[in-house]
Amino acid sequence: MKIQKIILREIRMPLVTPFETSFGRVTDRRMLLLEAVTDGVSGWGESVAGEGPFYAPETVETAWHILRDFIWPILKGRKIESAASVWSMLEPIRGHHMAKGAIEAALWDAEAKQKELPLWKHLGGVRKEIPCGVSIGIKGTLEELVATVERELAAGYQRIKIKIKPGYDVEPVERLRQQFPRIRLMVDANSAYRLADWLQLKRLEAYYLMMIEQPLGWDDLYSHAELQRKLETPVCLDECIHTEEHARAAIELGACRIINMKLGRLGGYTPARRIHDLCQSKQIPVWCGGMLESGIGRAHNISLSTLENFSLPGDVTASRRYWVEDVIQPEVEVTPQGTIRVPEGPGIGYTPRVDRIEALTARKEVLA
Ligand code: OSB
Ligand code: MG
Repeated sequence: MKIQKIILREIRMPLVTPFETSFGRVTDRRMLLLEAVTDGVSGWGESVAGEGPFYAPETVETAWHILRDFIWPILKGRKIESAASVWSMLEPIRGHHMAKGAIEAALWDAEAKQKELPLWKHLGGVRKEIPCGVSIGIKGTLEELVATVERELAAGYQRIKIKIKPGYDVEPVERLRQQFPRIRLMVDANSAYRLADWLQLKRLEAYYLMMIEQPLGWDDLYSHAELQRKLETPVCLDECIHTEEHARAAIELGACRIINMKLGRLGGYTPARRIHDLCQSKQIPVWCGGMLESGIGRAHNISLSTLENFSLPGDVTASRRYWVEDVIQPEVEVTPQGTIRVPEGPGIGYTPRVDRIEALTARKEVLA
């Protein structure tokens, strides 16, 4: 395949409700969308980098810079063997997985469309329906939290994850357990604790959590291994896992028993599939995380979630939970059973609404 051009667009959309984590609050989402035109077929990707470097080191600006000034010069005019070979072509660039993930995923979409195959089948996925959970941000009051959980359970979602931080942890979890004794419940701290806080994290063990996600430092495997030895509840790593080597180290060290997978954090489908296979061989279940994506990133998350070892509900949810109007047709919908039916159309299986995307575009650059 040959890439004629790539089009970078930055769009901005307000969230239906602000999303608060231990590292900040998002009300408007800036997103970098990437369209790769290959042999006349457009593939689409999304960089999940945020406005600031608070979840991970990358930002919308760094992703744009790396794509334009380093990734495009490598790919420009080259014949590309297959989407699976793009990751190794980008190897000279260290890190910047959210930039790489955008183009890599777009080329997988384009390749699947050229083969007239759904992307999930092209990737070797096995699931026709994926199980869904929700991630609920930090709320101003426990009443608001309970009302939100009630609404999400009524919509069918199969598990509830709440964001926690020091000063907002045992209380909301205790309250939810009183109200909903039998639901599948977990927490995500986004690196807000230190190992010295382990006794506070231990208190969460009274509430039968499925897992505790990323409690400690964003790049600190060793402390997570120490923490996991002190806890019965599985630790799930998100921020810490950015490469196959980190995944292997985390598993061998006993730093986690579950891994959250994100295409942007890992750099695309090729590294994600390798990590998926490694986890499967080590009996470490994985699930697909979310980054408040537009429909483009959401569609990719659905394709990724069809791989066999994605055995736990992910943070992949309906478009309407985040957007008044999404940028794809149809929008992502969730069944009353809390699942998403995987689309059968070619590529990502949802059609980007280019006119709507253009109307939302704050900045655009064509690289040819
Ligand atoms: O840690 O999983 C996370 C959103 C932004 C940054 C990090 C995370 C999240 C979420 C939201 O939890 C998941 C979603 O998109 O629904
Ligand atoms: Mg997380």
